[in-house]
Amino acid sequence: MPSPDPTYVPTPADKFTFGLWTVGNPGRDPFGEPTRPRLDPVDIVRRLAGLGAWGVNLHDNDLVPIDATASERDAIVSTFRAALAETGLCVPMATTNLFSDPVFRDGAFTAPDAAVRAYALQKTLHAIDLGVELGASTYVFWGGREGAEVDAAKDPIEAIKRFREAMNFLCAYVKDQRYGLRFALEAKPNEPRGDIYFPTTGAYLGFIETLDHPEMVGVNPEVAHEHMAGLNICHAVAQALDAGKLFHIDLNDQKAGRFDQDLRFGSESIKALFFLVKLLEDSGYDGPRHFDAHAYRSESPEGVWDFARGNMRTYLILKDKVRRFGEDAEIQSLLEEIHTSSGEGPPTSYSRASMESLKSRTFDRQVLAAKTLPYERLDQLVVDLLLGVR
Ligand code: DIG
Ligand code: MN
Ligand code: MN
Repeated sequence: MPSPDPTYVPTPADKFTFGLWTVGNPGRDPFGEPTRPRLDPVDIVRRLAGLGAWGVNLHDNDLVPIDATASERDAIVSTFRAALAETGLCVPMATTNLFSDPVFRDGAFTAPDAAVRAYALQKTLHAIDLGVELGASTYVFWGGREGAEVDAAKDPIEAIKRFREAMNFLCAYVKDQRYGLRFALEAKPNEPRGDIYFPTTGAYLGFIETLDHPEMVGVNPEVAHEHMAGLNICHAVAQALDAGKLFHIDLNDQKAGRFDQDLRFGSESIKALFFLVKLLEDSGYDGPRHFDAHAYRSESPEGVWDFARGNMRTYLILKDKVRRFGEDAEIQSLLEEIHTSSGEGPPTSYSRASMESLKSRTFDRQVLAAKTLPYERLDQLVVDLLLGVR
């Protein structure tokens, strides 16, 4: 057995978190039954703590079965909290399963059946109580069933209104209860619905501003979901950061043009995820680094923990590459050359004087167009860096 690698070993200071449903994924998929036994949440907590994780996240029913009695619920929560206390793991984020039970087959907050919408809201009230009881400070909403296959059946504007009503009601609940909780909305373009409402992080950023309490609500971008939409995860996260709305993030990986693979972080898109880690670290993002991913269906029960280690290891390797990027004289010199201006920039704010001055300026387009842009060299240096030859 080779001695454990002393480098890139995670500690709670790295704020790595996993959902119970991630390492607990039993390997079921639309075409096959589970390939691994169900894991007890307490065992998950202990194994994650042993790997250096900081926290664990959960849907309500990852911990408490949907038909549990109140006393059964309390006993389960008590046992789970004892494991948290024993290991020091925290629960930074909680969420509601509004997608597994058949009752949500046609939506939850946006379901055509008003009684289903009422049940979804009630279930979320109880799940929020559970999350707060476990210490969560962020509450995620992923509307996996909020969508359609048959657009003839549903008014998309009505769906947006229903989702807004639910968000406004739940924000009011959190304020009424004086819970220290913020909401994070997670977008996905499709699967399991043919189309899911609010398909991208950008769509949610626009929606948040229409809420009664937008200050309480941010986003939870997921790598695989933005990639499914053919988008650049870095640019989505950058817009969330710029808006002060990056309340949480789901890290994983994804091959282009495929179903939601929730692959181990860094197993596919090394360069894209290098720039995502660079953005998170350079921006000073202080939230959880949550891996919403799962091991390959073919993986053994013990191999799941190779999967867990791999997520954190790759993040730390890429974080070290970010440091090297910043210290690389040639890379930094090329960046300085690229960002050196050929002349005075535009006015940063409007005034009659700045406008008239700009109108009166002359520009030599040939000179501006002749500036060299050494992107081939720069990108090759990044490739060298990531391949470990620099
Ligand atoms: C799937 O990407 C979703 C659900 O697993 C969960 O509601 C959310 C929290 O990370 N991600
Ligand atoms: Mn996903
Ligand atoms: Mn997710």
